[in-house]
Formats: sequence, C-alpha cells, structure tokens
Amino acid sequence: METMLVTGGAGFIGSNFIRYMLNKYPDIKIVNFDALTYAGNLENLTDCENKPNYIFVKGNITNKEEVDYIFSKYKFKWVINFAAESHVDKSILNPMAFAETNFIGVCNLLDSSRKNDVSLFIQVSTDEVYGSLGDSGYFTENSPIKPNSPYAASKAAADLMIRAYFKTYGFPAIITRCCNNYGPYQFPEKLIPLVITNALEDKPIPVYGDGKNVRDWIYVIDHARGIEIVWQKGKIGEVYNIGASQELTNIDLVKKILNILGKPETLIKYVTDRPGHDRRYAIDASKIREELGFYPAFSFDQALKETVNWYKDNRRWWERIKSGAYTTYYEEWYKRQLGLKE
Ligand code: NAD
Ligand code: TDX
Repeated sequence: METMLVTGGAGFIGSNFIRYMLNKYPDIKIVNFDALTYAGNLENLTDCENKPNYIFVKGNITNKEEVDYIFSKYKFKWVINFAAESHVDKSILNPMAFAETNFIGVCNLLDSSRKNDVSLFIQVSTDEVYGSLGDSGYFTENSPIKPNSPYAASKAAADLMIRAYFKTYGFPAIITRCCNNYGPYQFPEKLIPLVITNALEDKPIPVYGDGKNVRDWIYVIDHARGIEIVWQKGKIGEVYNIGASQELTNIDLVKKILNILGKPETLIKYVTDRPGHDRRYAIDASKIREELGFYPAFSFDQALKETVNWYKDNRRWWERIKSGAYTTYYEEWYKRQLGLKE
C-alpha cells in the first residue's frame, strides 16, 4: 500500500481533503501529521478514525526531530502540505509564528522529503501571495509575487524555497494557489463561519472598512478535487491556480448569509479596517482547467446554503471552539482593535 503524508490534516481544508481521499482511494494509506494548534481539531475527522488506512500522528513541522521521525517511520510516496498558520488577522498580531510554521516548517518538510526520495510534494499555497487587485484583472500563475500581510509573505517565502528546490535539485514539487475556501469545519475566525455563528447567536457581525473588499470563493471540496487532479496529472515544477470564479464583496456575502438565516441586517457593524487590507482577489483558473481538465462541481448558492445548514446542525462543534481559551483571548483583542468594545 502506498503512503501519503498529509500535514495539517486536522484543520479545515486538510480534514475535508483527507475524508474525500479516504473515501475515494481505500488503497492508499494516509498519515495525518498535525501539531493540533488552536486550529487543529481531531473532531473534524471522528468519522475517519477507524478506517484501516488512516493514521494520525501528533507532531510539529517546525521541529526537525519530529519531522525526521515521521519520515523514518513511514516511506512516503507523496507529501501534501496543508500545515500552516492561516489567519491574516492573527499574522498581524504575531508574525513570528507565521515565519516559523509557514516558512521554516516547510523548509524542514522539503529537506526530509528530498532525502527520502518522495515522488511528489504538493504545497498548498494561496492566491494571497499575489497581493491585491484593483477593480479589474485576474491573478494568473505569472502574476508578480507581492504579498501584503505577514501571512501572505510567509506563504510566498515558502513558494520561493520550493521553486529553488525544483531548480537546484530537480526536486519534484508542485505549488497550488487557491482562492478563499468555505464549507464545514472552518474555524470561526474566518469570515463565513464567523458571520454564520455570530448571526445564530444574534451577536454583532464585524465588517472591516467599507465592506467593499472582494474575495473569490470556492467550496472546500472543489479545492480538494483541484488538489486531487494536480496530484494525478500535474506537471512537476509548475504552479496551478485553483478557483471557481465566484467573486463577491464582503458586504454582499454577509447580507446573503443573513438572508439565508432569516436574520436582520441590523446585526452588521462596520468596524476599523484591517491594516494593509487587500482590496480584491480574483483567480484566473484557465491553466488548471485547460491543462488538467479541472472544473468546479459545486454551485455557490447551493454550497453556501449547505454550509449554513452544517453550522446550524453542528452547534456543539463551534460552541466549544467559541467558548475556548483561544477564542476568548482573540475576541478581546478583536473587540479592542475593531472598536467593538461596548
Ligand atoms: P487551518 O488553520 O484550519 O488548519 C491548519 C492546520 O495546520 C491545523 O490543523 C493546525 O493544527 C495545523 N498546524 C499549524 N501549525 C502547524 C505546525 N507547525 N505543525 C503541524 N501542524 C500545524 O487552515 P486551513 O484554512 O485549513 O488552510 C490549510 C492550508 O490551505 C494552509 O496552508 C493555507 O495557507 C492554505 N489555504 C487556505 C485557504 C482558505 O481559504 N482557508 C485558501 C487558500 C490556501
Ligand atoms: O470579521 C471579519 N470581518 C471582515 O470584514 C473577518 C474575519 C474578515 N473580514 C473580511 C476580511 C477579508 O476581506 O472578510 C474577508 C475574508 O476574511 P478572512 O476570512 O479572514 O480571509 P482572508 O483574509 O481573505 O484570507 C483567507 O483566504 C486566503 C484565508 O484565511 C487564508 O488562509 C487564505 O490563504
């Protein structure tokens, strides 16, 4: 049985990817290596725990000994790296954690993967490495790398090291750059789950700045499908954007969610803008479509409704997170920073 290392598999996208892959490829063993930071949650994979081809190992990619250990224990054919500090606001508060995990952690994985002759390394990167767009245009794989937040800069740094590994050592790596994801199990610090859960609790919904910043959205399973096709057919050394051409201003998105929930727009509170807030992201996904045949399978309106229903049906999952120590600390900062303090 061939083995895939998935790092960060206890988080939002990693757990959805693992579930998707375990169901579709029962002949592949998946090792989930995750540090279980505030964002890592084994409850995201309770339904997979007893599958014979799934193994969880707690470990930190910033710790070279732990990374060496996992590579000595298993022979990995493929490595898919999801592990990251992923929240832009948190990167403004604490950039060092982002440099450590998103850059040094990736360097550790690259070193072990090369020394252990991994056949393919996929780095799950982000469209945020391209910076911000004006009212028109799209990010292509050839757009300049111009990150604006510590999060985006740390992801861009990893992308550059991967490029260097490919050029220098012929290391078999591919980078994917996806737009904003939504779906079940997303930590409620990110816009969509924050809006849904705050609305369900009749709490204020903070909208940064004028609310006209644009994000390009993709359902998390479509992201998983995009990575799957890159894993099957992608060309070594290439970068593939992944997107579903679903642009929306934040305020329109918030109103859509409130409408689905039947909650009033009076919950919306315009607050201080995020420092360095990127104005618009929009992905040109023609390369992955034309070269690998990737098409998103989910319609935005339908998948958004299903996502809202998931949070309605899984209150225990997010109530536990929202009453936890991390969220309490974060919310305090958030209220002060954004002028929400009553
Ligand atoms: P997440 O924060 O929900 O999950 C991150 C996971 O990584 C957690 O399980 C956490 O415990 C683990 N982790 C963090 N630091 C670690 C470390 N040092 N060692 C081992 N594990 C560690 O993030 P997500 O939204 O699922 O994002 C996954 C990946 O996708 C990230 O690399 C992110 O940059 C990228 N991405 C996310 C989006 C998005 O919209 N969420 C879009 C494009 C790309
Ligand atoms: O309370 C909020 N109010 C608000 O107006 C929050 C949390 C966000 N926003 C705005 C900021 C952004 O314009 O909503 C937009 C989306 O914000 P986030 O959910 O924090 O996502 P973003 O900053 O766009 O980054 C996300 O997409 C790219 C992920 O967090 C990254 O990991 C991914 O790489």
